[in-house]
Amino acid sequence: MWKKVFWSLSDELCSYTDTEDLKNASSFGSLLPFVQSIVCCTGSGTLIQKIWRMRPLLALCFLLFSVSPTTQTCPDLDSACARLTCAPGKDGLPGVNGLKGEKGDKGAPGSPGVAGPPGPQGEQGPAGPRGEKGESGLPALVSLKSDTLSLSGRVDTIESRLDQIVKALTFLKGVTAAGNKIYVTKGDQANYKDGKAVCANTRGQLPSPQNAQENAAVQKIAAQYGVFPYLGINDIDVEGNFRYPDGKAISYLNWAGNEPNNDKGVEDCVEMYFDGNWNDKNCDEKRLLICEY
Ligand code: MAN
Ligand code: CA
Repeated sequence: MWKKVFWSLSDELCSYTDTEDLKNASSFGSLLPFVQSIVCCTGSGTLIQKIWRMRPLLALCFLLFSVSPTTQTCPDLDSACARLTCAPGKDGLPGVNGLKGEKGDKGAPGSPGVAGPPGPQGEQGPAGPRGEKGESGLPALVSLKSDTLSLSGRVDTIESRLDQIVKALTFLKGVTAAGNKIYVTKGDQANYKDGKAVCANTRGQLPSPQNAQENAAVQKIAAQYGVFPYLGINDIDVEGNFRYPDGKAISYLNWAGNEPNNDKGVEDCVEMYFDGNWNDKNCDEKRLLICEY
């Protein structure tokens, strides 16, 4: 507690910055420089050591106090106490926050954002001005009709010539025709798989007659060579479901009696007898190779 009072006095005394204030202080104030000199003077050591070093000044101040106990000034205080300097006080507490500053300048504009999705299609614009009247289409139409007639005549000529060529071919052994189909053989024999490949390589297929005339054309070649030919019809994929080579279901059939019987369970291909009837047969057998075009 005494320490607290002591430091309180010290703080008050140290607030006298003017020597004149010290000199005009009350009788108690006259004592205060004495106290201040003890407290505030520089030097190291304990309080007792400071007092001991200040004993001349103590004597002087005690004398002044005893002579003029109330208002006596201390004439030598100017020279005695003015040299007293206080050690730097402790740092005070941080001050309160200052007033809020003025609003800053407006910032620079930010970088552009990502482009948004395209908007909906706009409405159709107004119709443009009417164009100038074109030339009469009649001459072009007349020209077109003339060209068409000319081309038609040439097509007729070609078809006639083609028909003549096919008839010429059928003059040969191994070539027959029915409707717009032509059947050709060189007399070779092959199993179903090889025969199918040979025909495909010449943009044809194994005979697949879809009517009696086409069936008769194949039958004629079989008779010429005295060998049963293979047809393209087969039920390789699904037993009993005979189809043409392109996978389409057959639209015409000419089975012999009791056929197809899938004899021994291995008959997925079809041969033609000399009478034009069909028999399902093992695909591994070799038969007359005829191609259809
Ligand atoms: C007989 C008949 C036919 C069968 C042949 C097999 O001719 O049973 O259905 O395809 O034998 O060689
Ligand atoms: Ca059979």
